[in-house]
Order: sequence, then structure tokens, then C-alpha cells
Amino acid sequence: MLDDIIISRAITEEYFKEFLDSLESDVVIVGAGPAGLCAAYNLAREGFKVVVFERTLRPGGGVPGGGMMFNKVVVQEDSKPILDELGVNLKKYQENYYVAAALEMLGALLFQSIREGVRIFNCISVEDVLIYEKRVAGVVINWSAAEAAGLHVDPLTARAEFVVDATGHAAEIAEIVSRKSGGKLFTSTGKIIGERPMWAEVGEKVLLVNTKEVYPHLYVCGMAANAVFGGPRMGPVFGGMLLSGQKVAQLLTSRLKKKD
Ligand code: 48F
Repeated sequence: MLDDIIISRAITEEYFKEFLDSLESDVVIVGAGPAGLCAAYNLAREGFKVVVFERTLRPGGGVPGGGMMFNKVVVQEDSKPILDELGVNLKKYQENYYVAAALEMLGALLFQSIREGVRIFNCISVEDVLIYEKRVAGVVINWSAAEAAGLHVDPLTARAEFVVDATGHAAEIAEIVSRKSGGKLFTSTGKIIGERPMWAEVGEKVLLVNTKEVYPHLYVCGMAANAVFGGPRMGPVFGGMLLSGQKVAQLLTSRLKKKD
């Protein structure tokens, strides 16, 4: 026998238990693209409490679209260990070029992160940040559906020791901080420099240099890092996104461990 109300109770109770417990965490990651998910997975493996907010119904950012909707992604040799660890099949195309099924890579990133304890909340947008004493202290969240419908609905907040902007090309969180805080970002101009035209070779290299703290307690990774610090875009090669997520996790791991 199946009772419709028990099904509804189960979903509501379990969701809100998790939601309430996620209002305070070690790290909030904004955006469940490849960089944000890889960061979340690596931080959770270190034992930290990690919460991801994703605007869309379907997480994954640019991954499922591969290149121009051909749903394959290319990764290079140095990111291969990350995908091996996640259990993703890679086909060697030629020296330093591997191809993965985009959906398999996304499936693995989601499955392995959730298994490690990451809480991923889809359909929730981060529309603002908390700034206490000149440092980012959390995020302001709202239903993406309310945002899309233009409804006047006041948001809620989630506090975290660190926030990661993994929102991709738009670098939405760094943009909000730059516009609203009156403070300077840690870039050469103090503002968002902006993404440069496509150049995979340079884009992938500078991405790791650009993956860092951009305002006290706000880090950037993935395409957002190149957008903030002025690096080229790199299109459907995804190794750098994974390495950037891994790097931000390493940086935050040492910050969080120092705190204890
Ligand atoms: O765009 P996205 O995939 O960013 P990424 O992880 O990877 C970039 C690549 O996809 C590609 C590329 C590869 O070389 O250049 O573009 O850096 O994922 C960003 C995610 O953040 C979500 C958005 O829906 C997407 O899934 N997002 C963006 N802004 C917000 C947000 C926001 N304010 N609140 C919640 N989620």
C-alpha cells in the first residue's frame, strides 16, 4: 500500500532537515558546474561541511553541452588522475588529449560528491552575500523560480566560514561583492577585469594562478576565476575546471585547518 501523504511527508521532512542543517557550514559553493562540484567533492573528502547552491533545475553548468552540444568533453593528461579517482572512463584520443562522455563525467561528479556528504541544493540562486566586518560571511539565497518570475520575495541567508564563487563566466558573486561592498577585490584594478577571448592553452594555464581568494573569505574557481582576474576563456576543454576546483579545495583545506 502506498499513501500519498506519507510520500509528501517523507520528501518535505527529509528536505528541510537537510536544509536547516545547511544554514551554517564551513564552505558554501555557488554553482554546481565542473569547478564547483570538483571543489565540493575534494573539500568533503577532507571532512568539511560543504553546501552547494545551484540556480538551475539540472546541475552541471556547461558540462552536458560538451562542445556546441556534442556531449563529449576533452581533458588533458594532468587532470586525468581526478577523473580516474571519480571512476570516469577516458578514451585516449592522442598524446595529452582524452575524451570523456560529458554526462558520465557529470554523473560521477554529482554521485561522488553526494556520497562524500556534499549537500547540493538545486533550484536555489545566490542573490547577495553577507559581509560582516569587511569579510564575506555567507550568502543570501532565494528560489530561482521566484527570481525567474520576478516575484518580490525576500530571501533567506546561509552562513559559512568561506564562500566560493564557481558561477562560471558571469562571476556573479565577485561582481556582487565588488558592486555592493565598496571594498576592493584582490585584482590589479580592485575590480573585475573581465574574461579575455578564447585561447585554450593560456586560459588553462592562468586559470590555476587565478584560482584564489578575491576578497576576504571569498575564493573564485573555474571560469569565474579567469573572468575576475582577466584570463582567456577556453571552451570545451574541461581539465582546467577540475584542477581549479581541486586547487581551491586545497587552499581552503589549509585555511580551515589553520583555524583549529
Ligand atoms: O558555467 P559553469 O559550468 O562554470 P565552471 O564550473 O565551468 C565552466 C565550463 O562549463 C565552460 C568552460 C570550460 O572550459 O569554459 O564554460 O566554471 O557552471 C556554473 C554554474 O553556476 C550556476 C550556473 O547555473 C551553473 O550551473 N550559477 C551561476 N550563478 C549562480 C549559480 C547563482 N547566482 N546562484 C546559484 N547558481
